[in-house]
Amino acid sequence: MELDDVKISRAIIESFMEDFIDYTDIDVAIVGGGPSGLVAGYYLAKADFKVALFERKLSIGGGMWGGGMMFNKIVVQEESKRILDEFGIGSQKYDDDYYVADSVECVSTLCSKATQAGLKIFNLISIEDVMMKESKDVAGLVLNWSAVEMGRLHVDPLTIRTKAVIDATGHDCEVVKVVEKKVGPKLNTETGTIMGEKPMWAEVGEKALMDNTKEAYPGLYVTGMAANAVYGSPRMGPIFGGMLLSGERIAEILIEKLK
Ligand code: 48H
Ligand code: FE2
Repeated sequence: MELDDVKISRAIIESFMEDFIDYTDIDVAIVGGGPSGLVAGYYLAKADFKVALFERKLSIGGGMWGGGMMFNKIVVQEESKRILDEFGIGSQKYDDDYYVADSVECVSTLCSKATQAGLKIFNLISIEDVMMKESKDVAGLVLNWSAVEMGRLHVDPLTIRTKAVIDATGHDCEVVKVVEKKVGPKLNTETGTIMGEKPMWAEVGEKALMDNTKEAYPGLYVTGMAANAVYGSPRMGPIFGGMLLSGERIAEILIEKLK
């Protein structure tokens, strides 16, 4: 077989364009490919929803690769061990009720199992805005290449339509920030605004996360670290059980809502 350079290019362009067009009108769009976004995407795809995840960076995985302070291990608590098991991620028991897992195995397996379940991942794309119509519900996402953002080039974005958006952007809760800027203090929080992440306190941060995992504004749902940042709860350091459970929880909420 003789290799045709141009045929290789055409195969890539055609296949990508086909996917990209196919995902301009979807059920759920997830912003951010950290642990919570990947787990949410896995369960939604498994339930047969048309779901895409947009990640700004080249690599998927967010803050999970580096474990704690670059010791590439993560800890999960007893309650969330079943999610590691669901994905087939190995872990070692530590002192009865903690489990330690390899962060590289975690990220690569979450990514692999989620895409195999049907989650479509677009990397190198940043969400810069949302679409809203008369109702002011979030009805779509405004995207651009991360390279455009990084190069500060003046290039207009493109838009996709979606029934629901999940902000899984971590500490920065970027999508909620955009919405707050556009609509003012109308978020579903005590103050109507983003309440801001509180200091480290794993015990409270992990517990609060489950309550904070919800619809923060019509059409816009929060999961993972973004949920604690929006609802004013503590950070929790390199314990990742809550991130996994929060991803699962937001998927359950949306499966119920959209079915
Ligand atoms: C496209 C975007 C955009 C955008 C951001 O930070 P993450 O790993 O998020 P979570 O919530 O799944 O996990 C949090 C965890 O990693 C963590 O930081 C913990 C547990 N911290 C505790 C502590 O005390 O510090 O991933 C978010 C992803 C990243 O990959 C970003 O690049 C991406 O979202 N992202 N992608 N468009 N506008 N903003
Ligand atoms: Fe963090």
